[in-house]
Amino acid sequence: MRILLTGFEPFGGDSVNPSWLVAQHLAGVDLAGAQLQALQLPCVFGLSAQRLVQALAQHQPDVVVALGLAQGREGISIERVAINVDDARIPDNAGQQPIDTPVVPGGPAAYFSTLPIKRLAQGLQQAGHPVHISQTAGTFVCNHVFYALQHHLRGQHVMSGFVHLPALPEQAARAGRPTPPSMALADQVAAVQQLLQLCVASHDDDHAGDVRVSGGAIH
Ligand code: PCA
Repeated sequence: MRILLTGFEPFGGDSVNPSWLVAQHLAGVDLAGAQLQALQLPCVFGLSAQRLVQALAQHQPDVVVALGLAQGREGISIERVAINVDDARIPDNAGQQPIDTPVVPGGPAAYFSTLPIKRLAQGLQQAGHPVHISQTAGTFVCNHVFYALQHHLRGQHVMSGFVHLPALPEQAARAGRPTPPSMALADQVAAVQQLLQLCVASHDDDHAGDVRVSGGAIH
C-alpha cells in the first residue's frame, strides 16, 4: 500500500506552512505497513497541479491526502468538495491572481472527495482530535490542487482528498488582535497520522464506504 501525502510551501507572507511540516514529520513513519511518500507543492496555480500529477504517475499511490493551511479554521478540516474555479484574493507565490477561471476548462463543476470523510471525522473525534467536515476548500491554490487531483484520478480505484489544517500557535499570535484558532504542530501531526491510519484501514477493507453521520452546516 502506497500513500502520497502533500503539503504546501509557505505563502501570503508566512515563513512556515504547517501542512508541509506535518507531511515532513510523517515521511518515513510506519503506518500499518503502508509506505508514505511526502511531497512539497509550490503555492502556485498550474505548477502545483503539474507537480502533483507527475508524482501520481511516479508513485502510483493507493491513497492520496493533500494538506494545506487554512488560517482561522478550528481543528482538522476535512474537505468534502473541490470546485472548478480559480478566484484568488491574494497573488500566489508566482504573482498570479486568476479571477473566475476554470481549473480544468470544460471540466465538471465539482468533484467530491473519495476519502470516507465522515468515517475519518468520526474516528478523529473519538480519538479526541478537534475535527469537522468543511463544505468548501476555498478558491485559491488548495482548491485548485484538490480539483486537479480528483480530476486526474476520476474513475480510478484510488482514495484521494484534501484536508485543511489550522494555523500554528506562533502564526496565529502574529496576527495580533483577537487571536485566531490554532493547533500545536505535535497535535496536528498526531491527528493526520491517525487520519492516514483510518484511510489505510478503510482501503484494506476494500473501500469500506462511509458512515452515515451528520457533518453538515447551515452557513
Ligand atoms: N493554503 C492555501 C494554499 C496553500 C495553503 O497551504 C489555500 O488554502 O488555498
